[in-house]
Amino acid sequence: MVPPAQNVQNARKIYLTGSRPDIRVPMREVPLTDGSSVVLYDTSGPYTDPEYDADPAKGLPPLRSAWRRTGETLACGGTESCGGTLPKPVRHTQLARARRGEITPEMEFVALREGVAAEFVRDEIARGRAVLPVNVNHPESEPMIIGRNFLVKVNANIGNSAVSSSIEEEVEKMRWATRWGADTIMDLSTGKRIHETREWILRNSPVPVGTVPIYQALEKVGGKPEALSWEVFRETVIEQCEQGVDYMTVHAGVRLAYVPLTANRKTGIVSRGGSILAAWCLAHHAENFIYTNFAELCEILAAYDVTFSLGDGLRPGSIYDANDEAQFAELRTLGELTHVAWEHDCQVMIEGPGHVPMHKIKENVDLQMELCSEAPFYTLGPLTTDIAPGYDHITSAIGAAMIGWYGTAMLCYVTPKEHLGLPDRDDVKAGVIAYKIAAHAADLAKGHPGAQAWDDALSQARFEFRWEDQFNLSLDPETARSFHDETMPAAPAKTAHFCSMCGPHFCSMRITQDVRAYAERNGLTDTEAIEAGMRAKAEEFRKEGGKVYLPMPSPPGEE
Ligand code: IRN
Ligand code: FE2
Repeated sequence: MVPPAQNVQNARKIYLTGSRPDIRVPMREVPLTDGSSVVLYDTSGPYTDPEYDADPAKGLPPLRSAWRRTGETLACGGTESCGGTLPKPVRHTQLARARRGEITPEMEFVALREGVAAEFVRDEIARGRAVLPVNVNHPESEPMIIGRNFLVKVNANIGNSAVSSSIEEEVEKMRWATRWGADTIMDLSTGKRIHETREWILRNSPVPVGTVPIYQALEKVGGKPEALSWEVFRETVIEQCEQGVDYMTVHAGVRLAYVPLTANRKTGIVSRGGSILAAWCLAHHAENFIYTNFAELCEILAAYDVTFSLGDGLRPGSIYDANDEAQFAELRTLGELTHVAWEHDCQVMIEGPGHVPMHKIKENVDLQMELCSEAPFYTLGPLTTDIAPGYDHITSAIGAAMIGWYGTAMLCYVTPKEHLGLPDRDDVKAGVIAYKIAAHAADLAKGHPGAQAWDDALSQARFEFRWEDQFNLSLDPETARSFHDETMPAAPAKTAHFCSMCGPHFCSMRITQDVRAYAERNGLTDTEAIEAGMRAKAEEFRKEGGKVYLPMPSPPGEE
């Protein structure tokens, strides 16, 4: 079912060790031919460690179980007297601990992973500007952080439906997505074997796993939204908390009064969860039961340290509907709920659109930051145009790059199959790669310290015709190598000082290097060399009769 070790071409798995030996932070080291190396962030988990022998039936080693504090009550009912006032529950979420000034092993782990101070991580979590999703029941995951002062993260949605794909395929999609760089995955399975699928994914996932519990709740009541109730939803949430889900999308902001605001939209309500809750509200003419029971929901999530992902059930599903009243009314409610979650020591992030043209993207970020007091923003794209079904990883990566630059902390990928079908393995890869590009482009634009080192290393390799280094440093080494092989398959071409795009005579990089070498030989500055070189070339050109096209030499390796 799953292929053996997914080794990343020619890269080495290394670990940075923290203050205790079991804080081992995975990194990907790319050795270069000049003897140096570049160390990259790595999300692939133990699968890319040659020492690790994966057995999906056993699951990953429970990396974090030893980090539980001794005597820690998890589903905490305990109280502590606080200075003579009312007793206050002592909670153990990362947020509660950060607020108490504690640097947890998880915080230390992400500090090493991001190359920042642990105190900075603690402070960002304490003020709610970052979340560290770690369900106490998912000890297999490697801690990561979502917040705008850290690297921009990417989520990949996987999950089967009643009509397609098996559990094995979903586990493999999870491994595949993280191998290409997905920082979290969401299991959006529907259909009969929801619980079992999730169990396999959780036990084998090295990254946090998110879900949308209303999907399973709906299965439990036979697929009829009006048959849902707070009780069924609550029970489903607890079941998923027990299993180890790290964050949950809850569409608590779809309030009864907002549903009519979608009446004049071009595409109505496009969120699955949003439409289920809107249908319930209308059927009962009652307020959304997640909204009315939100404080109790906070108590449940806090007990496991499950992070809220406040869903955007009223996000626009078309360019026409972007930034409308329904969308922003919901966002205001999400702002209100953010504060309720924080009062309960719950970590919280906010979901965002959807379909938004480029000129309307910034307003989304500005409003979200203001209304949700800087809680991390987590957006789906947005798609910047509706005209390209089959290419929506591109229409949306454009929006994702922009919204990431403006401060969105995590980007939910969109695959080429969006609006058309369920993504297969290739679509998952296309989606993740498109989003890694968007996220990294945003990191660069934000001036994230260290982000540019990767680009600089690759550019240097390109300029010096170190082809192997250029491939190995690529986001997708396999594709880079195979494209080069298509036109220049021979081994010498991997050291050639040109490629098949411009050929030997028109390679700008080679010409620049010639200019530099000429300058050095003749003791000139680059500018003088260019002038001198130009004069010499002009003479040569005239002598040869002014022909622009010279006969091609034979390809390398055939001479
Ligand atoms: C992310 C931002 N806005 C929406 N999302 C994702 O969409 C969310 O995290 C989850 O993966 C999916 C939920 O879709 P519905 O139920 O809102 O359509
Ligand atoms: Fe859409």
